[in-house]
Amino acid sequence: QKDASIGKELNYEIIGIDPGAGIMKATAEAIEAYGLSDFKLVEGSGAAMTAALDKAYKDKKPIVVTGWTPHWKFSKYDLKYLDDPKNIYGGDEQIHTIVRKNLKTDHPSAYAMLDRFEWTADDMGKVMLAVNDGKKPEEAAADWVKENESKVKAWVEGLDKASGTKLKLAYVAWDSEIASTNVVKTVLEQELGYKVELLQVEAGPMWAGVAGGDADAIVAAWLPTTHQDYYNKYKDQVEDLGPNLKGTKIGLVVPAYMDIQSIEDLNQ
Ligand code: PBE
Repeated sequence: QKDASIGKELNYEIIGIDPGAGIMKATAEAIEAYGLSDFKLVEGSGAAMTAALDKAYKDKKPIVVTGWTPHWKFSKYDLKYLDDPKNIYGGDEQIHTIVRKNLKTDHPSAYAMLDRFEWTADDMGKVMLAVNDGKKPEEAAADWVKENESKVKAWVEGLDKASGTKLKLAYVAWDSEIASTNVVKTVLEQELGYKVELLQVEAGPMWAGVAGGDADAIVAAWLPTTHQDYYNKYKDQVEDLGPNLKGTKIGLVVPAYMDIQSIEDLNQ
């Protein structure tokens, strides 16, 4: 029975991220649904999760992490999602842009740019990889903006310029959102003349912030599944500008060298 000790080898741990992340709630549900009550979901952060993955990978040790796409870890390591036959993690999703009520009347150019903002997983991946390679997020974002003139132009063409008007974007320190939020900040500042403050917070305060008007916008709403609870709680207090990136995914991720295929196999 080669898999008899999978749980034990893993120290009965699933390496999670910040407790407010939607993937943490989904993973708690998965632990229930797949009868993995021996396992503990370890709280931490996106950075702690990738550090644990890096360490295990170098030693070819088994590890299970909460994972999502787009993410640079899939270019750096050979990884696989565990099958989720009970569909706890949902299917393909999108990342939406959500703005506070009245942003349209208060800051029409910013609103229009945020409404137009849309890019691909490849675009986001380039920024994420540059940051992972040691670039500061603002530098990686500025480089991407420079290299993608025509895309950026479509987001800002014909819009009035602001002169130093202040805006606040809230985000969580997930690698994907560090990339997108910095690109949007760069475009609002360089192309439209706003002065943008980034508020790095947890997922709950991020949603509460845009709902309460403390933040003007977020580009970090994973829907319909991952942030469903937050969306349901705040949907009447915000304006949903629709997807800015399509085809995301969340789930449990392991190194390809691990001899398991499904979340069910963690039980063996
Ligand atoms: N994530 C990345 C987030 C959304 C973006 C999948 C870690 C979450 O689980 O809430």
